Amino acid sequence: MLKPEIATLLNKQVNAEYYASSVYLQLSAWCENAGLEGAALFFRGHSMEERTHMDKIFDYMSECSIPVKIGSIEEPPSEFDTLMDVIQAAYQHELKVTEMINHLAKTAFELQDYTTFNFIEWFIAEQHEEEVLFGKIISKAEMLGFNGQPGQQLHIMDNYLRFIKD
Ligand code: OFO
Repeated sequence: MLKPEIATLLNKQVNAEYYASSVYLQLSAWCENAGLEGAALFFRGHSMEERTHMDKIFDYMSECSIPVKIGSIEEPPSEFDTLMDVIQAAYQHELKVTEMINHLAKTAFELQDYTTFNFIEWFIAEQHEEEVLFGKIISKAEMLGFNGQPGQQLHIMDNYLRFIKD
């Protein structure tokens, strides 16, 4: 049986992953609207990936006989000036999720809930991967001298995002 504090944090994380999925879907919509098909595909894929993260925690909670409560989520940000702002928003979002995952891991460890700690290790690795991914995208933009403005670099970044392995 999971301790109530852990159950609360896991449920919070289900909703955070649900929110993350909507954040990326909204970023994808912004890119579609800006004619950035590659970036739109990348963020759409990421939105679906976040949904699988939600399912993963949902399943773990169900295995532990903890009822999941899907809450209401806030509206994701939708106003951006450039693709660079969109990329930065994604990166900042991932940093916040990492904090939540670290807090969950720390709490599970302190409460000696090693089963949840072991479960959450997958998310620790995943967050590392995602921070590396967005860090790589930002480095590529810097390498190109890309500041988000229309032009050849924007076309290159759009194409880069279409094919980047996530
Ligand atoms: Fe971005 O990995 Fe889940 O939230």
